Amino acid sequence: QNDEAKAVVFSVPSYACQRRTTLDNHNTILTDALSLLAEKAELSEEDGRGVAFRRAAAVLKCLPQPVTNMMQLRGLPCLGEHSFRVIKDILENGTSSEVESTQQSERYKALKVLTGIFGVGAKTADRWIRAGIHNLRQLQTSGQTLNQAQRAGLQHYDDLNLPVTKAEADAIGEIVEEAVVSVLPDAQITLIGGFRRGKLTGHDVDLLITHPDEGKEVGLMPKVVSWLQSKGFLLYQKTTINSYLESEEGPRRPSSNMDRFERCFSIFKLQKKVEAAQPETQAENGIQHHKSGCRLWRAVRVDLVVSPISQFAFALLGWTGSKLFERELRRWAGHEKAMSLGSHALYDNRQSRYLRATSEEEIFAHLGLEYIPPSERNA
Ligand code: DCP
Ligand code: MG
Repeated sequence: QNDEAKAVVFSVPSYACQRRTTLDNHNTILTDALSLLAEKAELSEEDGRGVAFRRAAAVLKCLPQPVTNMMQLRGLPCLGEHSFRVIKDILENGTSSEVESTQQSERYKALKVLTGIFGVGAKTADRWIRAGIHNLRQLQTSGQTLNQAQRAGLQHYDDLNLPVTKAEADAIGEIVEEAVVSVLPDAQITLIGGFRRGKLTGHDVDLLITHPDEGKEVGLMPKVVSWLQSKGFLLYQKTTINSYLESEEGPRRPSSNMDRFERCFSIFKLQKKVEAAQPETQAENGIQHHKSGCRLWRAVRVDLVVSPISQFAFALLGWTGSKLFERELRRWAGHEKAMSLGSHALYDNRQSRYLRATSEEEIFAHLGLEYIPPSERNA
């Protein structure tokens, strides 16, 4: 028998928001390779190419078993010529030469190190590399001026590049809950982002805050931030104010749908859980460094968002991710339904009106999509 006859041929719908993608990925070798190439493209500001690789990786993430034969990929959506070449290389040789050469390239390594600093994007990193800066030591001695976020990012570099665990996310959630409830008793907080999708680790903690009475949430963020600051929980914070206004003409095409809420980008100082078996650790309460050099706290990136209850379902859907799932939902809405979906609202261009929703299920229904729970949005 030939391989072609034996091979399972997969079939998947073309938008990631039409598919169920759990964390149980049977093709991590292939998806890691394609994700790395997506990242390389994003770091080089080739966004179109980046999305193409993200879409290709997402298709492989939802397959029920490992790909063993190129024939199995016939008829799959989103796999371009370039992705095919990478997959073929891995299936035949065990590795992708393009991935290997990328990982070894000085430019890619420098981009990774520099954009690993909180507050540093691809543009800044590229400017620094052109000035001969390839690592943190060179940056520190270069005399480049850093903004406040970047200074904090550099100061807490190691901590912020260490994955955040679910337990740490829950601990942060409890602190924020205490802050929120102490300034507005009936306010509610929800863990969003990757942790809501069931991930065990993340690069940050994302929390959404609302209040059951519309309007009560106004001005909440500065109060929460002051409370956290007064208790010494914040190493850095930058708060931005909600500038979203619903207009009769429909949403004013937000270039980014992420920047219109009351939002706080912060770095938390999280006390580490003290083990009972380390008595000398407890004696040093309040002092940053343990005798043996082991710190009593770590820095964690935390994003806080406040949403009015009328927009809560949209904020919840828009902030649960994954990033590709969100992008695909918006593409589906625009291309297939003539609707504009954002983290605040859903606008029907044909009916020239907003479609209300109080749950994520209702939003999927408005979009004519089967409901996909958060744990299956890991595209
Ligand atoms: N988000 C988005 N577009 C952005 C930023 C964020 O759609 N430009 C949404 C989708 C994300 C969520 O907000 O899931 C949180 O953003 P994160 O960057 O924190 O992404 P995750 O939480 O999914 O990943 P991680 O586990 O690395 O934190
Ligand atoms: Mg996150």
